[in-house]
Amino acid sequence: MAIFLSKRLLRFTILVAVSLFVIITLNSHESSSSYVSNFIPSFQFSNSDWSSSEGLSPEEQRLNAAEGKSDLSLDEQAKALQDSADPVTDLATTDVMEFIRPSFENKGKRPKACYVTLVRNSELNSMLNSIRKVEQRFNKQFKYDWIFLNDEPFTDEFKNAVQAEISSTVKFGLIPTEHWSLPEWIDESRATEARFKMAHIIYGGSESYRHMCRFQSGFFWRHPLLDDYDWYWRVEPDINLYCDIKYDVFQWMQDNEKVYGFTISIHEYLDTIPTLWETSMKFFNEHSEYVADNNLMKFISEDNGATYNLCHFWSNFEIANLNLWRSPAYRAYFDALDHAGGFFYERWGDAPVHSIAASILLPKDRIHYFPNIGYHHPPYDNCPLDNLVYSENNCDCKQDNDFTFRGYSCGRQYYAAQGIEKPPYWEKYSH
Ligand SMILES: Nc1nc2c(ncn2[C@@H]2O[C@H](COP(=O)(O)OP(=O)(O)O)[C@@H](O)[C@H]2O)c(=O)[nH]1
Ligand SMILES: [Mg+2]
Repeated sequence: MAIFLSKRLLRFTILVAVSLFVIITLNSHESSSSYVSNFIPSFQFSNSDWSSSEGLSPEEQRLNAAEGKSDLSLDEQAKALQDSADPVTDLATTDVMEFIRPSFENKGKRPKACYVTLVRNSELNSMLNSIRKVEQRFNKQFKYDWIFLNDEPFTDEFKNAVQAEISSTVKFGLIPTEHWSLPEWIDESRATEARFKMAHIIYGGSESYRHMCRFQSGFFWRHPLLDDYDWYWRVEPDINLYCDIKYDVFQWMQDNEKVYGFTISIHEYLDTIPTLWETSMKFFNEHSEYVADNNLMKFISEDNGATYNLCHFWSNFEIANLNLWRSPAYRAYFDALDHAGGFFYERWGDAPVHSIAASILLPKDRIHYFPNIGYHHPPYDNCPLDNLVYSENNCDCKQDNDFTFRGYSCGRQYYAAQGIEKPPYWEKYSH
């Protein structure tokens, strides 16, 4: 009897244990999946949308029609687009550097890097100017892939002309509509009214400029053509490179474990971003787990975060690690900004968005200023002030035009925030 009872007791105990195990497993699965979903970008394509090339959705047909001659077939683009919806392996990683660090394991080897250019067909000639300079000063030696993105299909004229000037692999991609349109939570009439009211501000009346800024903030790095890379160099039409770049800048970034590199910094127009700072601070206060120790907050705020000093890295030039933007932290930050609506109700630029994120999410020694890269984007110059650098690299800019230490620049704030000495001759070039 005692044995019989204890057997029943044993069976009962096992049953309870198994039930408890099942309940706990289900619960933890549920909570982890809802946690994960917080970090999955507002990506519109479900896996099934892309599972085969038959029965193409309008979006797929659009991609297909436009990019028939692309280096990636539609299937490849579709698969990559599907993968790029969530290339994140560890969605719970709050430390951005943990997320980026695998890129540095490639140390000593050729980085997975590309140029990335968002451009319109109508900007062909301006684009060719930029390409010739990049080729002449850097790419003829280093031969990195070049990716062109557009919200409209590239014309054959554009593709042929560009390809003829580039000595390395060129890829053309079309931006999915979802990455270049008003998200469903945006009030269209409020957005229209904002454009009307801001018409007197630079690009204030433009809707396409707003799509561009939102795309550069939250989507270029999700394009499937970028999936093969860890590093990018953003190149715009009508830029100039004033000096030879005789070393591999991507390799330098990788081997020195840098994450974000810039040439020019500048103040933003306050009227374009009235609520960007408070929206950002609300996010980072609620998510202090993302805030890096020893970050570069001093570059963007001189009162410990109370107000924004408007400083930002001018994002028309960026040499950076894509995994910064792919990280759960940045995705969550972008998502919060996107839902706040300021890309459309104000005119938030991708430059302050990238800069605020990089300055807060990264330890400051991961951010790098390139004083030796002679660069021009209208109307400002970064011209090497060090005479040896200037002559050794055959620079053809005017040092007097260097913007770094001028009043409207943020070079001084940058040196102060990094705690590094300005070059001895800086004052000579500050007026
Ligand atoms: N495809 C496409 N590219 C755009 C559009 N608007 C701007 N861009 C690109 O986005 C980048 C920034 O635009 P730009 O006019 O140079 O702005 P700015 O540098 O702030 O004066 C450039 O590479 C442009 O070619 C657009 O409507 N479509
Ligand atoms: Mg530009």
